[in-house]
Order: sequence, then structure tokens, then C-alpha cells
Amino acid sequence: MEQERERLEAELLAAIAAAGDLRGLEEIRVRALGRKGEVTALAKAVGRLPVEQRRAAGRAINALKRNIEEAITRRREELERIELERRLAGERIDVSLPPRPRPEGRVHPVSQVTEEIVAILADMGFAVAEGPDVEDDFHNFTALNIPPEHPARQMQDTFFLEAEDEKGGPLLLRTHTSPVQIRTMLAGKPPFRIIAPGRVYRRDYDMTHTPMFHQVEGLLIDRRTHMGHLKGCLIDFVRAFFERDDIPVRFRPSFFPFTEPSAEMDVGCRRGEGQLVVGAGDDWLEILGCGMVHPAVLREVGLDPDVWQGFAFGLGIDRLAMLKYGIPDLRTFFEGDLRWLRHYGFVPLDLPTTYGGLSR
Ligand code: 2NM
Repeated sequence: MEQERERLEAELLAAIAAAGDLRGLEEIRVRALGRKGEVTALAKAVGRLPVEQRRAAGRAINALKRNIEEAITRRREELERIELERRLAGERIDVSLPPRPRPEGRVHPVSQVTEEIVAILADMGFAVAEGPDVEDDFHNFTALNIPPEHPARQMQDTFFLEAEDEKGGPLLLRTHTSPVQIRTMLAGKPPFRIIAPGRVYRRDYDMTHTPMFHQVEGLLIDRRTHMGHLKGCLIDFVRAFFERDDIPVRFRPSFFPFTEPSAEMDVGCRRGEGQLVVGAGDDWLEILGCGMVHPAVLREVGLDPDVWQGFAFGLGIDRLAMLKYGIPDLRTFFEGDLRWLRHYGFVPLDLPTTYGGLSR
């Protein structure tokens, strides 16, 4: 009996140590400690021993049971740990990997250039503001010092809706993003430093005009803002946008109802052989309009022009996309042609930043 117990203990401990998985270990447990197990059988045999041997044999068998149970528990914990580590290694994912090795979708040039412009101006401290595409007469025209007889208000230029606002006034598709600036100034307190990118609508359609296009307008209002701030800001902007420090620029006097004085900004360019190169040459190309916000506009939004002044600017995103990326016909932007998008589009997740590069 004693020999049998020692043999069984050694055999079971070896089997437990060799068990390769939890199922194998469970089989060993049943074989040893189950109802018909070897240890159980040995315990039953104790009852058949002479009375004077039973007590010692019983203790020895109980010790064997405990040893085996403990060995099984330890081995189970070990196997569970190994199993967990194996699963964790197998399920590891690199969350920094792109969703697909080679994404097929492309970012539209308008989205790309919008992101580029926003990245540059956000670095200068401008916050992005938004407003509705459907506007009323006050926010799109009146507050911007655009008089009732101004040609921009005419039916030929503006999409008027059949619906009217609460006061029976006309509703229209905004012809510029300036109403966002008006809403921002009415809703908040100066100083302001915002940009408003978005869709705008005008009744026009040819090589260089589509009835919907995209604008970014900027507005900065503070106590002692002057034309020098406007020039410095916009010169830095075009240098960052065209990714050249030596780009020639000039400001020409112009007119807008909502700014005084008003100017247009040109960049140096070269034309010829049916192509246009921006950033060098002895020709000029207009890229944006700007000016000091008109005192009448400031008064419309409740600001005292003797305390608060500011500059504003507006530019066409689609036109800048055509210039920077050499896309000849604006109408192709909105045709939804996948071959066009594959050619002119940008790889997603290559987000433009001023430090990482705007376009790669
Ligand atoms: C331009 C040119 C010059 C402009 C003015 C304003 C506002 F609301 F502050 F009066 N927003 N945008 C502005 C000024 C826009 O676009 C060519």
C-alpha cells in the first residue's frame, strides 16, 4: 500500500507537470481524484486494511490527495497565465496603422485646400466660425453696408428662395460667408479673431464660375488694429500657402461696401504656353480682397468705431486650389468624376499642418 501510494504520487505529479493545456490537466484530475479515480480507489482500499494500520494509511492518503490537488491548482494557474499571454500576443493590434495599407478614397482638392488654409490661419490664432447657408437680407446685405440698390442684390446675382423669414422678408442662399462674421460679432464681445470657411452661392456658370463655390473670410477686431496688421497677416498667409518665402506680393486699392479702405492683393506669376506659374515672374495675379472694416458695419453690430477697428479679407478656395494644384476648369470640381478625383485628389490621413508640410 505504501509503495503503491508513493508510485501513484510520483506518477501523478509528473503527469501534472507535463500537462500541456487545461483540458489535459482536467483529465488527469478526473483520473486521480474522480469517483473512479486512482487516488479514490486507494482511499477505499484503506477500509480493507487491518484496523491498526488504517489510521496511518488514511493520513497518508489524505496527504496524497492534498498534494495532488495543490499541484493541479498550481499547474492550472500556470497554464491559464500562459494561455492569456498567448491570446494577448495574438490579439495585439497597432492602432497607429492606417485602416487599409493603401486607402483608395481621395480627399477632394477643395477639402485639402480648406484644411491647408485653416491650418495656417489657426496657427495665427484665428478660430473657425460657421453659419447657415440660407440667410436673410439683413445678415447677407444690410449689415454689410450693401445698399438696397446695389447690383449684388439683384435677382441676376443672388439665389432668392420662395420661402420668407418670420417678418415676411426675403430668404436667400448666402452670396459670401460675411454673414457669419456679422452673426459672430452680434453674438459675442470683442476682440474677435475668426475665419469663416464654407459654401457660397451666386448665379454664374462658366470656365471659372460655378453657382456654388467655396470661400474663406477672415475677421480681426481689436482696439488699435491698422492696415499694417492686415498686410503682415496676409503676406505671411500667402507665403505659407504657396510654400515659398520669396513670393512677390502687392496691394492695389479697390472697393467693397463693407471695408474702407479696401484693397486687392496680387502675387507674382508667370504666364505663357497656356500655363500659369505662381510665385515668380513679372506678371501679377489677384488672389484675395481685403480692407479695414467699414465704420457703418461696426455700428450695425453695436461696436463703437472710435474704440474698435479691424480688418477683414475674403478669398475663393476653389480658385486657390486651381492655382496651387494646376487644375484648369472649375466646372470639373463638382462633376463627381472618380477618375478626376483619383488624379487630383489627396491621400487621406495626410493632414496638412504648418509644421509637417501642407501638401505632400
Ligand atoms: C472680402 C473683402 C473684404 C469682409 C468684411 C467682413 C465683415 F463682416 F467684417 F464686414 N467680412 N468679410 C470682406 C472684406 C470680404 O471678400 C473679398
